[in-house]
Amino acid sequence: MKPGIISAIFDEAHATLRNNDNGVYIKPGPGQYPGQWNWDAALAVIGLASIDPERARNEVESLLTGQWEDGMVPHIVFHDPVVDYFPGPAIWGSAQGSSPIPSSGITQPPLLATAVRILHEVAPSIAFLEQVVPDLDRWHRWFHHWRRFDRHGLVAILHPWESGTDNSPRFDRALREINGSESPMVRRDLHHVSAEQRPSDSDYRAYLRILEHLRDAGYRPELDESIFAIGDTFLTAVLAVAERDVGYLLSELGQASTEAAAREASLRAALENAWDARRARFVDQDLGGSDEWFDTITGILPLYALPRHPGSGVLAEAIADPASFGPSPEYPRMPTSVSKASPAFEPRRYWRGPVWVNINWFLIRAFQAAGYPDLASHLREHTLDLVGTQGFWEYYDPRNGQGLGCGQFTWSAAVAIDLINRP
Ligand code: 2M8
Repeated sequence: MKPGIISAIFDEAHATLRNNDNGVYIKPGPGQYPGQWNWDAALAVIGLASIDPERARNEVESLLTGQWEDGMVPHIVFHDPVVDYFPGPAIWGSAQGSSPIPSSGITQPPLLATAVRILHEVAPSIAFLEQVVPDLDRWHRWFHHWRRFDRHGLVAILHPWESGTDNSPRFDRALREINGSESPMVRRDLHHVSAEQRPSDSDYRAYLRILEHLRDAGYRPELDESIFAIGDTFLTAVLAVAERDVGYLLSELGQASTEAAAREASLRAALENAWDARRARFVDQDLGGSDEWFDTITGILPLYALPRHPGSGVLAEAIADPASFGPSPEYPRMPTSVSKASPAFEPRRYWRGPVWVNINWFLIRAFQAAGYPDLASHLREHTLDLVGTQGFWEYYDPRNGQGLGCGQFTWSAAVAIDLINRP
C-alpha cells in the first residue's frame, strides 16, 4: 500500500476519533450509540495510545468511573443524563444499585487491561498505572468470582450483549427457549440503521426478557436461576490475555503477579478443553445443555490466547478458505463473521456474516503470535484497504465491502491507527 494512502487513512481515522469525542468519552459512533461502551473504549485507547496518550488515559479513567462496587465494569456507562438509546438507564435500573453512575448491569469482553498495557508500552506512566491497575485487577477477580461457575470451565456470559457479538448464531438455541418480553419496546436502533442489518424483533424481545430477569435478580443470579448462560470461548480468550497483561502491569508497579498468572493459566486450560478436534474449532459451553453448533469466527478467535495451539494450522486454513471464512469470487471481503458454509450465514445482518474490523484486529494479533506472518500481513493489508476504500463503518458487506450499520465508527478508525503504527 502506498505511503500516501496510508497517511490519508491515518488522518481520516484520527479525525473520526476526534469527531466522536465529547470530551468525557468517545462515542462508538456519532448517532446510534450515545454512551461509553466497554470494549469500544478499550479499542479507542489502543488507537489513541500512540497519538494522544493523555486522551487515552482519560478514556480509561472515564470507563472506570462506572465500575461497580463488586468490581464489574459495565458494558455501557451512561455519562449523559438523557440518552436516546434503548434500553436506556431507566430500564437497566442500575443507578439505584451498586453502580456509582447510571450504567447497564452486565459486562463485555475485558480488553481494557490489554489496552492499558499497549498504552504503557508506548507512553509509560507509573502514576497512571498506580491509579488504574488495582481497578483492572478487581474487575478480573470479579469474573472469576461470579462467572467461573465451574473452575475448569469457560467464563460464562449471562446476556448475548456481554459477548460483544450480540446476535451471533451461537446464541440461537438459547434464545429460542426464552419467552420474549412483552414490555414496551422502542427499537431506537432502527431509527439509524435498516432492520435487515440489525438483530430481529424477536431477538430484541429475548434480550429484554433476559435483562428483566437479571435485573430482578440484582444482576447476580445463581447459574441455575439464569435463563441464559453460555461459556464463551471468545470472552475467555480476551480475559486470558488481559490476565497476562494485568500481571505485566502489576510487575511494572513492583507488585506480585502470581495470582493473575494463576488465573491466566486456569483460563488457558479451560480454552484447551474447549477445543473440539472433530470440528477443529474452539466450541462454547452451552450451559443449557445443547450441542447445537454453528461455525462462527469465535471458534477461531481463541487462538489469540493460545497461539501455540496445535490446531493453529487448521484455523489459518479456515480463515483463508473461500468456502468458509476466506475470500471467494462472490464474497471477496474477509473474513466473514459466520462461515459461508453455515446455514446461519447472512452477509448483511450484524454478527451473522458481515466483516468486522475489530475482529480482524484480534485475528491479526493472533496469527502474528502463532507464526503465520504472511496470513497476518495479508489480513492487515486487506483490512486497511477495506477502511481506505469504504471509510470507517461498523461492519461491512463481504460481497462488495459496502459499509453497514453506523458510519464514522470509532473502533474501525482505532484499529486502522493501531495497524498502521504497530504493524
Ligand atoms: C453492539 O451492541 C449494542 C448493545 O450492546 C447494540 O447493538 O445496541 C455490539 O456490536 C457491541 O459489541 C458493541 O460494543 C456496541 C457498540 O459498538 O454495539
